[in-house]
Amino acid sequence: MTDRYTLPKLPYAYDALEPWCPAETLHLHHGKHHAAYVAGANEATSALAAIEPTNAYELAGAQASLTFNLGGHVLHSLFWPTLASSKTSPSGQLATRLIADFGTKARFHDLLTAVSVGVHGSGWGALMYDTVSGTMRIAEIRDHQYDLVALTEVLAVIDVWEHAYYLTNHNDRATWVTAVIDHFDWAVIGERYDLASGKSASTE
Ligand code: MN3
Repeated sequence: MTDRYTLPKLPYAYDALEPWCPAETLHLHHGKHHAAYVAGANEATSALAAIEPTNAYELAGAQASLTFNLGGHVLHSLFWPTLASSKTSPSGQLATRLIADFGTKARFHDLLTAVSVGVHGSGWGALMYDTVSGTMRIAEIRDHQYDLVALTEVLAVIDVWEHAYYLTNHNDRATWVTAVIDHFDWAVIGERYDLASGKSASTE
């Protein structure tokens, strides 16, 4: 069977995010960890195609494996393009929405930092767009998939699994989270916001 999922190339060189995200960390994170989720999603897809429908136990296991690994693949694919070597700022409609929903840029920054640093165990901090209310919210995604609300669009995520920062920052998750937020590529997040906010009307 041809692989359904493939590892996307990074949109920059492995050393592009130094010093806050060293090339060695990025090589491992993209080439080993992200690649393992892609392989896991493909393996689970193949397993599901071969399992007898009456084998409920194996079916449930393969479904859970696909959800976990595909979740990891999708989140990493969303994560890489939102990291930039230089600092940018939100502008236009996106900046207006952020202030409307969080009050100030500092409060948004503090909330996203606190939620990301506070993730229990492994997971992700996230900036989400709630298409039902047409507003943004900060969320925690445990592992790769728990706590996700249907009809919510992911605008930006911060990987807080230890593999993302332990090599450089050891147990200091806060330093990593701050560096990621400081290097968000707001042009990419703005494109996602425009797409997500266009979906609001259909769900209200
Ligand atoms: Mn990761």
